[in-house]
Amino acid sequence: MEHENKMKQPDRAILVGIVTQKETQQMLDRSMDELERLLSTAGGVCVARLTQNKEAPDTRTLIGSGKASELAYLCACNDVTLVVFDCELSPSQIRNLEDIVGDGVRVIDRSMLILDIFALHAVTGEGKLQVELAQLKYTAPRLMGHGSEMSRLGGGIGTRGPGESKLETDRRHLMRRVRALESQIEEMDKNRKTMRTSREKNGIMEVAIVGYTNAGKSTILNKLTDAGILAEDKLFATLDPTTRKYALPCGEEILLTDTVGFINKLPHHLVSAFKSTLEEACLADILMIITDASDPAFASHLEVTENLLKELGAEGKPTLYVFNKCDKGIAERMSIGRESKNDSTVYVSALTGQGMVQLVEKLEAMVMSGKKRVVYFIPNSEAGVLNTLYRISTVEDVEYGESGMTVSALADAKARGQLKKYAVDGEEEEKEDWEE
Ligand SMILES: Nc1nc2c(ncn2[C@@H]2O[C@H](COP(=O)(O)OP(=O)(O)OP(=O)(O)O)[C@@H](O)[C@H]2O)c(=O)[nH]1
Ligand SMILES: [Mg+2]
Repeated sequence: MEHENKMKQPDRAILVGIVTQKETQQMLDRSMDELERLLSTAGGVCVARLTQNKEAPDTRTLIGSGKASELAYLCACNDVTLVVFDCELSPSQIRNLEDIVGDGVRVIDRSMLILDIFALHAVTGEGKLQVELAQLKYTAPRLMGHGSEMSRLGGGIGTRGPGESKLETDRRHLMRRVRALESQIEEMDKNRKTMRTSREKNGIMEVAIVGYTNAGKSTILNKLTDAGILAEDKLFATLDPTTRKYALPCGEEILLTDTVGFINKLPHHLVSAFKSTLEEACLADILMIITDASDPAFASHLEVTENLLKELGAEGKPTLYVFNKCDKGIAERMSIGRESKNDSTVYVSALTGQGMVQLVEKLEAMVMSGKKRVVYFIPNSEAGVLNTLYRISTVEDVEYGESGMTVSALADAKARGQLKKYAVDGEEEEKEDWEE
């Protein structure tokens, strides 16, 4: 009974961070602010922060032993139930720290906290499986070998598993479960690929909305398409990609996909677990990178986003840089030479609608610049090709002649490649142009 009551109380937490050679105090402060937001998204409250300048982290406890005693004292005086480290902890560091802070206080790291939020927010079957797999690979080894192991299950932040199945920390079951999850996810991956192939045949342009968590990605998609996606002032409100059809003012239809947000120090296991979901971004024709321009840390958010895109192999696509939340003020204008042939920048507020017309205009320009007007001649003996043309390009005009049809169509690079042999003229030169 007492245990149940305890579960309903929000976790009272102390956040711990260290300034290392690689980080400045300001970088740590921002990271700790973000950690506090992650904590409140997970339902905890911060009662204190503890930081230390430590060039060489202690192998046993990360922070020095004096600091660790201070931490234990703070925990005891403030009814603390949780300690969250901003950087990664090894399983043995967690064990040693838990011994020092004493009974009833759990020690977790940033990645475990993020995974906990993911566990709470995963909606679809695939999302849940991906989170569980990441938890088995990252969190479970960190909870193993604790005397109080079982009591940690379902006991607050850092211990929650997705869906029905509680996080399993028994070694024997662990490997079996990991294998089962991997094969289930692989199966879902196959289905996704099949769906993709049929989508590709449509020749419809795909735009992925990506960016740092809480930048306003879902709000922008909702604004454009009435998608009705949950948009909240929480980190990682969206975990499952949502795709909506959207008609540009010129009538051309495109697909817009909302994706999971990025964050600094995203656990590697999470990146690989969500790879198939994140692949949506890699497979898109155009990227829309959303950044919260009112956030003082927005430049680093953009950097994190671009680095992750690079890691996923999605760099170098035509990109529309959308600086959002301008109603709250712009921390700093960015022109960083991003206005190139393929890229574009726009300042908007998805909340007030300011700049949204320009956003659509720029998006349309990017979509249409990928398409070119081509004249095709289709001999009567191959009349079926006209159907293909209708499917993969925008047919503007068809003239019926004696030996065949002359068709004028707007086609993207993919379609142009596919139908090259029917192109009347100019297509070769144009193609070279495009490849330059
Ligand atoms: N003031 C202001 N708030 C905004 C604007 N756009 C979005 N927001 C708010 O910012 C919060 C986050 O918006 P979301 O659309 O959920 O952000 P997201 O990028 O989808 O976030 P995740 O799914 O968590 O990665 C919500 O509370 C929105 O109402 C804007 O232009 N101005
Ligand atoms: Mg979202």
